Amino acid sequence: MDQTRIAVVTGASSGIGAATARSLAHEGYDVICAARRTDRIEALATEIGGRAVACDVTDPDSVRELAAGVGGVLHLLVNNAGGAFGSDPVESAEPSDWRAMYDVNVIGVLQVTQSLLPALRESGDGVIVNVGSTAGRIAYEGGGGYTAAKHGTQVLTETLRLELCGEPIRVTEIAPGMVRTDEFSLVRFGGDQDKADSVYAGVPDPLVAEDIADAIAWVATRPSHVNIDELVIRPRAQAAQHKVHRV
Ligand code: 8X3
Repeated sequence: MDQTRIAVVTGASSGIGAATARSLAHEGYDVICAARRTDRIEALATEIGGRAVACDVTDPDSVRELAAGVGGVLHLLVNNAGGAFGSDPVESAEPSDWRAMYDVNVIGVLQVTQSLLPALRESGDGVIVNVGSTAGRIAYEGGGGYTAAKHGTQVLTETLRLELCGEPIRVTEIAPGMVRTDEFSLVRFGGDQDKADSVYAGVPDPLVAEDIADAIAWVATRPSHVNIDELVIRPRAQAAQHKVHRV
């Protein structure tokens, strides 16, 4: 790479976001690690020689501050911040959980993208990678709020690609299936470690954050004329949402 390329990764404090920041630094990017937990992103930025900017993607003021911290030119935006809250059926799910999921998985992506589009455009060769989910492809019991939100992430991504056609900005969605990270399922189940562990019980080799980071780095480093629209990535043991091999 002949000039230093700048990347922003949201949700960089753990899991896929932190792994992606490390992968991109390895590829030579100057990585801006954005997340709410400043202690974590500051440690990560020190580790990878990047920068840390505190950001809550659901807060418009915070997103404006992120854009100010980024400056006028940005080459890569990884909209990774997201998550699932709760696993209740539609009949009894908390509307506040659904709002929170729509807020972080859709509105957060919207706000960060809107704020950073001018800088991506200015680079002359921008890339946006939105981290969706296989939950944006299918419905499953107890997943209504999350699947609705991740379908939203998918549609936002597709719409943006259509709207930016003709501009020097590529738009990709990465849709991971079963990825074992420290926090995704723990957060979903309100801190219940046993429930979180049961998601992956007996599954030989679920994906890990580094697998998704690897795919994001690959997408971002294709030649400029190559747009990877979407990548659905599952572990070998998961042929479909409900088809999981357990031993
Ligand atoms: C995570 C995939 O299967 O928990 O985005 O919905 S799943």
